[in-house]
Amino acid sequence: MKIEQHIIDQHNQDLVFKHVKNVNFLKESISNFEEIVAKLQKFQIAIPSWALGTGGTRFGRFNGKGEPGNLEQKIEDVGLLHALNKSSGAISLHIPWDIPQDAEKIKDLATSYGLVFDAVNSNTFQDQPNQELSYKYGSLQHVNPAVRKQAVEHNIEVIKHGVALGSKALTVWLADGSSFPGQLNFREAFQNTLESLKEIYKHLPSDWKMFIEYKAFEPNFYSTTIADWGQSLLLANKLGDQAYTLVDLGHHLPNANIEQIVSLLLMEGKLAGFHFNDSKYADDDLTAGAVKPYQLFLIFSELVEGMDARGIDHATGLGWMIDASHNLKDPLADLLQSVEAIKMAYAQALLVDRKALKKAQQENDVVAAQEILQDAFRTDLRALVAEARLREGAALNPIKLFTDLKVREKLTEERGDSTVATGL
Ligand code: PSV
Ligand code: MN
Ligand code: MN
Repeated sequence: MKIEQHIIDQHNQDLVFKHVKNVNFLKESISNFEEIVAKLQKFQIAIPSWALGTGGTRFGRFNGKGEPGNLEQKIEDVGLLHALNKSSGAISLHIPWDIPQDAEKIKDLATSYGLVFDAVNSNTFQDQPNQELSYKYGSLQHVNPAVRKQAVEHNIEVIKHGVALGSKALTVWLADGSSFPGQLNFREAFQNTLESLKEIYKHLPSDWKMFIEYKAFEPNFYSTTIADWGQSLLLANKLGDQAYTLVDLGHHLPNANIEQIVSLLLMEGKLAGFHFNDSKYADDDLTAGAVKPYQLFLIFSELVEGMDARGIDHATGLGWMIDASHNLKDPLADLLQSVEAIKMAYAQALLVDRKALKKAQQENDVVAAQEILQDAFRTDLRALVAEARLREGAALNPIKLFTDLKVREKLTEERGDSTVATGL
């Protein structure tokens, strides 16, 4: 299925009168309106291939309908998102779930939807059919060098797939750790992981980055070998200039100050980028901005401040990606909501009066500092974000158009109602 431009234009025509009124109202009070819109127009957030199907929990999975059953259909889904919002112009693949049989054909298909390939992800947290050695007790950390070698070789394979598709980064997330005290020698596990990553790093093309993702818990519940940003940064620093720390918003211990982590990683030039999602408890992988929109805004506020201080391009300087998946909503509608929330937080962060905030900080004016941040956060920028979409030829209201066009019903007609997307 493809959404033609004239369908989007028709939808926009129906909504544009009210939209223009809202935009004019905002323009009166926001002096940098045009600058913010221009930045939003350039901003793209990659979609993970594994978020396109209904996710499950360890208690069960309730099948969605018309889900993508292969890589081609996953690309088609992201193409639909991108047509609706013009902000989802990249897909991130997980190998071996998404092995491209014919890379050139897959690339052409993606290009036909205006998509490029974001970071490729390796998977050493599951055993695959016919796999020689098991990852039950870890992969890059494993006490047995043969298991480590197998995991290293898999990552090298993933890089090769990424090169064929035009990706520029490898994301490594490990389930490695231990579930019981005494199970693991922490130091040896870390050193094994470092040595394994060094091997993989040697195979990284010179224009590639390695993103090292950390996670404090799960599936292991006593220790995780790359548990937090300190451990990831330690590895990234030992590996070299091409290695960076990836922040997944759901991978921290409760109440961690993620905005502070982000600020310091940026300061060190070691922030890879993000896996956006939201959570109430842990790695809940809920829609970005669904539970803690103020936190998302504060993170973006640090990002804007830090990237501007270091002269980093907002659109291309970091890896922007969603990593969410759940049981209830239509995955495509959910991803549209996540992208919207991320762009909203970014727009609000661009609205912060940086000079006034600096002055308040210098003068220890705590009240003023809070007022400045909350003034930006409490400004309703929905019309501004919609204006950026309109200028890019996307839909003024992507969710409405998705519903009106009966996209899921059509996909279900095409694909059937008991498809299962490969992934989690
Ligand atoms: C792990 O929780 C994670 O966030 C990593 O990014 C994985 O690659 C992804 O989920 C999918 O398993
Ligand atoms: Mn993640
Ligand atoms: Mn996660």
